[in-house]
Amino acid sequence: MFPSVSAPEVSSESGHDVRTGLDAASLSQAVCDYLYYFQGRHPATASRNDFYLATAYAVRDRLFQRGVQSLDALLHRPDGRTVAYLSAEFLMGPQLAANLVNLGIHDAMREALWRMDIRLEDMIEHEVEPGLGNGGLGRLAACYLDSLATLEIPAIGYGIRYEFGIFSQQIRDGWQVELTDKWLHLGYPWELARPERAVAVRFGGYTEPYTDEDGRYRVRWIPGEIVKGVPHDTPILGYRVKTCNLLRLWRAEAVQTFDFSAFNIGDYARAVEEQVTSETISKVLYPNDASPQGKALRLKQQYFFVACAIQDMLRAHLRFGGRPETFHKRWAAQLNDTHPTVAVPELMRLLLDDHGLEWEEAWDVTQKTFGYTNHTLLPEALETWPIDLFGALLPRHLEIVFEINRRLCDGIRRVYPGDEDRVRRMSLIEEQGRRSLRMANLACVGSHAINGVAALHTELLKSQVLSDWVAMFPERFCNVTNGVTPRRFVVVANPGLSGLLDRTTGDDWPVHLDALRRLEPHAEDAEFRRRWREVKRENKRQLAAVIRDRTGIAVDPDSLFDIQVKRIHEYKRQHLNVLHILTLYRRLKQNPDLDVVPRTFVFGGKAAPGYHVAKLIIKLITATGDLVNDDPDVRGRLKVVFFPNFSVKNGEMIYPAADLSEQISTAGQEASGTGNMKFSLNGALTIGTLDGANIEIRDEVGADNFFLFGLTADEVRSAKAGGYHPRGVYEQNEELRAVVDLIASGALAGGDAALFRSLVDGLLWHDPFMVLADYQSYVDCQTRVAALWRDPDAWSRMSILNVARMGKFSSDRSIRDYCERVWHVGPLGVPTEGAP
Ligand code: 6GP
Repeated sequence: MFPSVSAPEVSSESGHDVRTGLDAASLSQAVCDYLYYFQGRHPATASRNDFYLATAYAVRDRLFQRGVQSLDALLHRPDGRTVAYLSAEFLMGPQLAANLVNLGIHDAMREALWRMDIRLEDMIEHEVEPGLGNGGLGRLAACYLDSLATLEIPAIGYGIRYEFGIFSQQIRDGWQVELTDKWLHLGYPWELARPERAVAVRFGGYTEPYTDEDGRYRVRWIPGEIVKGVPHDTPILGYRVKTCNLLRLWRAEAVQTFDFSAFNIGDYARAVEEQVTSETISKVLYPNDASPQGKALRLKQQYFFVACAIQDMLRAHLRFGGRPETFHKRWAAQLNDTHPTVAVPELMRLLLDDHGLEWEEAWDVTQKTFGYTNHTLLPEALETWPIDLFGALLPRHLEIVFEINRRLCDGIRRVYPGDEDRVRRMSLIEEQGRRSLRMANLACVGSHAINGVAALHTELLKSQVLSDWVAMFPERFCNVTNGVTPRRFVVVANPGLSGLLDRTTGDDWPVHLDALRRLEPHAEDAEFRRRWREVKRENKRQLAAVIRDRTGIAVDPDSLFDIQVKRIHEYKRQHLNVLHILTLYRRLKQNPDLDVVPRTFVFGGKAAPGYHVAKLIIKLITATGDLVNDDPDVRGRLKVVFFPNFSVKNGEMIYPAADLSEQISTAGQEASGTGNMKFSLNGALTIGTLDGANIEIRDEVGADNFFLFGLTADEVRSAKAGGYHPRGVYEQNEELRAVVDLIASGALAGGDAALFRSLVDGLLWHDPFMVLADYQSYVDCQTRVAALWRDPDAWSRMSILNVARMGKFSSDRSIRDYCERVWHVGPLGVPTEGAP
């Protein structure tokens, strides 16, 4: 055990401890000290980056101080369970402002910096965020870390410290251009490298059987390659609590970075070759959202971080007196989609080969350890690995997978004698074509709990993709609807609204989001509605200034801000939004005096670099802007903006300024969505389909306070089954026809009729996402939106009720659900009922 005697005390707000004090004087001294003694700078000549780093270090001290004490508290409860959140992506967003808020020292730091003539806002603006994720899945992981710490649940996030995160997006000539992300280039002050805790990860080679001293049959793995994993820790402090957890990201390094024998004979390139190949593993994030590409390097990344994580967990468990067979009593590990699923055979391997457990016992520990969360129904997202590739990289794991599969198939045959078709469907191995390993099936068999991320998604998972698994293991399935952290997405992002909420409902809403219900009566108060609008108007003014700065487009803060920000995907239907814009445009061209509500359409989001249609949709959006923005007939009533490089940081500016949130995916396609929650929490009204969490948001805020349109998931299915003919829809709808023809004509492409041809043909002849089928319903719904906008009091009333009723969508509620339904763990890791 650790001696806890020498741990420094966390000072109180009134504390005078300069090292870690929270008052302005201590903070300003701490920043100065960092400048002088750590960075070797004089305040008079220090750059903005110097000040930013010094500020961050001063904050980090206060985080790690709490981190060390949290660990100490945990070590004194050796029977507690810790959550390990295994995720290939963590989209953390900027750290400074969020940490200041969680520490409760935002104002003190502002004052501290002000004494040195530095503006806190400039420091916050200066920060470069680590974009170590693609979108929803990675950002959800970050919200969950925030909630775990806030709820004082011991947890550690395990992932990869990509040297290059998601590309940064520029728009040139209306097209997306990808630039290399450089989040590390000025130094990343929030993490601590821990080279002394590095672990070895093996790849390739072969296995051989042997007999141990007790005469037992055993297998050993002789690897062909060994790589070192070096942990980098970022402290994750909860909101106004002392619990500080960790995000532990692994960087790959060569075991032996320099080959002197090669160097001595003058082959410099070969001397560093091993280093280069090893480091490639954590070099770059794959920029694909929900569609794997089956590359060997990706499998290497997955095994690399999982192997590091499980070794780290096992080491901690054994060091503090645990035995291998009680691993699950110490750790609850969550698989964030299938990306970390190789953890299942990895834990089996360690328990069997290194610790000598029998199969049944090892399997029991493994199943009790893991839970699996599925994040998408898209068929192309179901990960599979060719068996030859998997076996070449992980020969021992493949053997274990085959044995898991043998036992699984035997089990199926016992329950369903003669049902070979079912065995084929549930097998871990796909035998058709190139034999491959189905990671979702491996995750299902290796976990005691399986969940989807919104009610509809879990239902569809159960009735479609995983129905065989439900039939055999019904008790494993549950739903946990996603949530978002109100600390980052309201307190940090929207100080105007936060202040108003504090004054109106009291200041406990950031941790008890249901308390926002207290707002409801104020929806009837005209003066309150006026103040509500003032807050929104100021946020819109600020966004308008940024839009002007980044795109050169002037937008009117008094227009309706109609916003769709998320990854660009056909199923998310940014092009349906464009069809509506062009519909309004045509109406105005035909009648420039038409009374159209002035709107600013804002789009943002990245397209996977290899996803051509998505990139074409970006071009369609920017081309629509070019057509509409300066047309004198429109007279400023329609503006279309593509906000470049959507990120967490940009999102924090955009959500608070939205009037209307576009959540218009084809029903049955969006597993949950979390942007929908961020918008609504910031007072935007939603126009959306009955998809993902939209359904639950509508249930909470009330059908009257939600703009619903479109086919339901069932209707989409039957329309497709009945033979859907988009061309027929087009022919029968005059306005739709005119708009589609406008795109096809080349009028948006300087006369080049070929540019959008593939997009138009796709819609007319296939339209898998039912864009044309939902067009009329969408346009009609937008007409209702416009009508409501003309009545500002009615609009504000709805906006207030939306915020008041969003309590369910705090990630705190999601985490409580996971604790109860999946992890069986309470605050400080105390096991709850049902714990293994
Ligand atoms: C996303 C889903 O598309 C989104 O609907 C959901 O809100 C989010 O996960 C968080 O649950 N899925 C992914 O980003 C993904 O990569 C494999 O799925």
